[in-house]
Amino acid sequence: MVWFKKKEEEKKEQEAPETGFFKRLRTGLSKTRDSFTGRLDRLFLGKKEITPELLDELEEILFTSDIGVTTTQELIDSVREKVARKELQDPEKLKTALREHIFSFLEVPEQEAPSLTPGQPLVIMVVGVNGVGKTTTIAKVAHLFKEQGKEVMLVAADTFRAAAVEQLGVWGERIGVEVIKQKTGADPSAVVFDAVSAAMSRKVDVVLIDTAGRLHTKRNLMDELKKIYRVAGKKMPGAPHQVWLVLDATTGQNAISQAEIFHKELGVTHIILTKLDGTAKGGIVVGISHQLQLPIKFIGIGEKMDDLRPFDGAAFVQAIFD
Ligand SMILES: Nc1nc2c(ncn2[C@@H]2O[C@H](COP(=O)(O)OP(=O)(O)OP(=O)(O)O)[C@@H](O)[C@H]2O)c(=O)[nH]1
Ligand SMILES: [Mg+2]
Repeated sequence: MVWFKKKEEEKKEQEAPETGFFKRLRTGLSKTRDSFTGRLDRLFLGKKEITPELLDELEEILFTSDIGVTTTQELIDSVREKVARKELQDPEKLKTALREHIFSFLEVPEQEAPSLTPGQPLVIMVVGVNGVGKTTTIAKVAHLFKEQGKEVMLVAADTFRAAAVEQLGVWGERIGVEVIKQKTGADPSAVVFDAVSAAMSRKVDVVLIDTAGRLHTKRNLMDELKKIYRVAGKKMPGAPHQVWLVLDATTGQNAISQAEIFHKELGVTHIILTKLDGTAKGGIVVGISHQLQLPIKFIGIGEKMDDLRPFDGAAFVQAIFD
């Protein structure tokens, strides 16, 4: 018996990190769950049939849930069609159908990865408007890669905002990864050019480029980001291999319009959604995936180094609905 108990305890310990994370995801998304699933549950409570009034109210809940107009319209159309065809007959089934449909919106395939020359670094450029969490995300990702045994290099290409270079430097020291930097005001493309050369000769595995979120004008910002992109490719054909766009979940619909602009200008490959902890606007995840057809790579659920997780659509739906 003692032996059996010990095995059980061991098993629990092994499972603990996973359950711990799911619990944190659920807690982080509690406001989203309350505002979305909570309203759905109240709507469906005690109802035995799907009436036109119920569908109208459902429509209103979805339209005010930050999922986004286009995605909501598609959801509603599909629900109404299924009800008309008598495929959905009671509110409980309707909830399951919604859940399945929302999950399908979250399944966006990764684009084909450009081929990497063996022994050369993967260069990732991280972009987004000011304050969304680019620098913090880079630190979190660097920490994650380092834990996986990868050699990481950070590049301080936000030379515009005072203290941005130091901020990345502090993170680099904390995590124990090298930061390539010059003074505030230096040409960010020159910093990137030097960094990519250094990374190639030092056999670094991953290069993460931190960029500015604000310049004198939006046009300046896009032009500068494009220049950084070109210069990285000049030093190393194919680089940057990925462009990660960081979006702040608390900005709701605004995040979608930002994504459209960045995608048009730079060709974004992955989305990182930060600040999902404590926002009621988590529904934006669904709209972003579906409308932009870009995979969400990571989600940020706090300010600390390990408050970042690879995005998992199934876990997200579970955290919102169950
Ligand atoms: N709650 C929460 N806060 C976050 C998260 N990610 C980043 N932050 C906070 O958001 C603030 C801005 O983060 P930064 O990483 O400096 O943002 P940035 O995009 O680099 O900003 P600029 O360099 O000014 O363009 C900081 O206070 C971070 O701690 C997250 O997932 N959750
Ligand atoms: Mg920054």
